[in-house]
Amino acid sequence: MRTQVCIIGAGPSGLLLSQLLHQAGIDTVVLERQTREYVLGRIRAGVLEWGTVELLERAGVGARMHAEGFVHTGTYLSAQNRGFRIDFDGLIGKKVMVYGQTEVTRDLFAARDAMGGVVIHEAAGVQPHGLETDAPFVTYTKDGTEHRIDCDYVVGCDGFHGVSRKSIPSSVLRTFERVYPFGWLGILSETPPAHEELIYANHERGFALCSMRNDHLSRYYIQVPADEKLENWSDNAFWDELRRRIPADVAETLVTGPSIEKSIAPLRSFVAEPMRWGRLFLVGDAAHIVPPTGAKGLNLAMSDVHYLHHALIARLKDNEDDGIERYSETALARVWKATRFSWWMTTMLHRFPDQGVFDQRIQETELAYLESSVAARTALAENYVGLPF
Ligand code: RFL
Ligand code: PHB
Repeated sequence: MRTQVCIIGAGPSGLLLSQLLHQAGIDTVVLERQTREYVLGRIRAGVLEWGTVELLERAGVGARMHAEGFVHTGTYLSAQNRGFRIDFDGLIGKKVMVYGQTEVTRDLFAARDAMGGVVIHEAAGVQPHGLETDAPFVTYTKDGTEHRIDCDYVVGCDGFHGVSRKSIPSSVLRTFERVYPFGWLGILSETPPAHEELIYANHERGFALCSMRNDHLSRYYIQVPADEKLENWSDNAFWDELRRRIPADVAETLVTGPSIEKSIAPLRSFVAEPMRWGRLFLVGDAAHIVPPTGAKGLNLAMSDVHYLHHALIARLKDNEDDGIERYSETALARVWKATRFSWWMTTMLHRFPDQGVFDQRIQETELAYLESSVAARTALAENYVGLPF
């Protein structure tokens, strides 16, 4: 088989890139290791920057998002059970969309199907070859048969554990990493959200987050030690701990119920440089991971797609190389800013194992400064709603 762009991974970044390239008349094939049901079973990000919203609109997948998503014009921070608001709209005239990654992915699959896009599921042993030549190709096995796709470019949208980044020689690849000594225990429950906006809570017992998917589906997280076992947390134990960490008035009215999903996610910051090697481009989690505290992971994947789809269209339609030559540098500049913001939010809001009374006071003062300073709140708002593409 031959295609112009072979995309590895059918997460949100692979599907969106394929959709935007197809709209421009460029042929793609998407290779995905998992089944579609598995991909759609993953519960991940919940907040879309407005730049992401506009990109999804342009890709023709905005209708359900606008009908079912919630526009939020602010968010709450909380320190020791008392919350205060960051008013995005009042501070910088911007907003975000609360619409789950699972739904974004579902909409993108539907759009790919409607356009006759090729997404090959259960592709095993995917391996790119000849990335330094003018004739790269990708091999994989499906139903016991080996296949080969010849292409002009290969794009790695295959997440942190994918094969693409590993194809770049170690003499070329530089990685930067911080692993945090805690994770997030998250639950999804068919209960009304605790509050109309998100609440990010700092507490001496650890961080907590109240989020949502819709009017009757809530998403909550609490910080747990990095080596915590899921089986240690009954639903009741989770609700009790969440109540202790969030604003007192919200805890009082919190509606609880059985969890329909429960999982622990580790927290890490990771950046790989460069994001291009020969005819291979890295996009999204394949190149970088941020802790979820700033709600940046999915949004960064989308901004990478923004830069790369323009660059590939310029190259394949107009023979213009500038965009692909500059892709890595352009994408990384924005990646590092989001990496900084996510690290800062994480550091400000979590309890570290070796944290002493001095560090606790510094965190409380950082939050008090945010509450009292328009300048500080504006800087947070500007980063949270998303820096321009
Ligand atoms: P994805 O979504 O990981 O998709 C990658 C796809 O590639 C496939 N794949 C392969 N296919 C073929 N061959 C191989 N060798 C392959 N290896 C992997 C995978 O099956 C998958 O379908 O990456 P993408 O598209 O870059 O999207 C990035 C986002 O998914 C990610 O940034 C966010 O979900 C991160 N993230 C969160 N971000 C937030 O903003 N808020 C959150 O609450 C949040 N929670 C999370 C998260 C990431 C998690 N991970 C990665 C474990 C919770 C979790 C548990
Ligand atoms: C979520 O709803 O899953 C969510 C929201 C905001 C975050 C992280 C996760 O910062």
